[in-house]
Amino acid sequence: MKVYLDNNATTIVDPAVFSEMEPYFVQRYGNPNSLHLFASETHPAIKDGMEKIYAGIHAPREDSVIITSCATESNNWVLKSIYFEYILTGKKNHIMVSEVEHPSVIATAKFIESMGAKVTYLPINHEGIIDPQTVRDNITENTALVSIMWANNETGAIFPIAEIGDICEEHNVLFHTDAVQAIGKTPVDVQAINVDYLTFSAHKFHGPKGVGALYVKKGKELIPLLHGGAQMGGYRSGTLNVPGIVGMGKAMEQAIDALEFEMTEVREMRDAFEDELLKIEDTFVVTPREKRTPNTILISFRGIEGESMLWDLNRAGIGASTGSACASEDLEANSVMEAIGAAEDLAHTAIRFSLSRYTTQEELDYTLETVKEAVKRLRGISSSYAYAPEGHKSGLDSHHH
Ligand code: C6P
Repeated sequence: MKVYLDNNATTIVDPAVFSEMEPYFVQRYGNPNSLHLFASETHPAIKDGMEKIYAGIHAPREDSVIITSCATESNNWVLKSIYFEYILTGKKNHIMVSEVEHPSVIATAKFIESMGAKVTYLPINHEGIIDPQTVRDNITENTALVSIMWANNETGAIFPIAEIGDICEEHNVLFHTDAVQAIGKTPVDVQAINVDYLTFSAHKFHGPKGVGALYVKKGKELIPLLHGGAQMGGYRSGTLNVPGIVGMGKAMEQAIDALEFEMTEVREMRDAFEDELLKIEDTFVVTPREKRTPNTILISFRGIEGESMLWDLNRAGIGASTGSACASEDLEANSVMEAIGAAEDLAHTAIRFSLSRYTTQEELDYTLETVKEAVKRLRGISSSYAYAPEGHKSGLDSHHH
């Protein structure tokens, strides 16, 4: 049996999305900017795709949604644009990000820090969540941007984006949110909250890889990323990714249709699976489930290196992860576990299971049995587990900062 439980890394392309994209490779392949029939036959599909994307996040027509190649690009773009607009010009010199942002935000923040920006890395609390008060406490008159993710990719923790948006608005600070893990899992409405920039990526909600987007509220600064033929309003030149736009549009439409299902059925399956996992002795979950996206579990098995668990799971045909996919080769402690101050022995034991609307009960039953066997085997050969001090069974509380 093959079981895919790494849907926060990427998702299967919905077959309906794939078939909608297909004609735009071999049949309708024209460059939309050309002046002939091959171009014009792509126009309705682009319009339709863009409308679905706008509708999916409730973006009004006057705002911009710029199609990019991925969320990494969108995140880089916002921070670097702020660098050019504010920091280089000396208008303001400070930005804030949470310490558990995706590397595409953290590494970009570090880069602009090396170019002279002042960057505050905001801590998360013991539940793996940002307290809006920390944002308020750290804002100064020199703060140009706050960038805080909507939902964390490792724990699934949903951050208090509405409150943070209000605080930024009140202090005249621009607010960006990385909503990659939020689309299709929790309602995302750019008109319901104060947000100036919002990032998302099609392959996280059953669309194709290589297509992301950046939402920009009307009138908010943005430096053009790619100068050239003036596509995307001159902000991001380059021939439009027609199949990508079609695919992201369809995937967005499907994600919105399936949102209720994710928030009920997927959540129930996740909760029941988690209940069973937590019956295994010495297991811990950081963020309370009601504060998480419906599909994610980050769970620690004391005494078991995450990588060893992954190995056993992989041998049984199950794909999971120890955290973010792009950090999984470095064997470092899970970044959220580190940020909440988990003891070193627990920091390396986290496993992320991320479900999707394609996950079946049978797959979870099989995974549960495999995990139980792996725990038995790995704790049996673990040198550290036998020596784990008593009294650690109440969870992570004893390890908080
Ligand atoms: N997180 C994970 O395993 P791209 O690859 O550019 O489309 O998406 C990057 C990205 C940005 N923000 C968040 C919150 C993300 O979760 C990701 C991708 C994957 O968690 C791969 S590292």
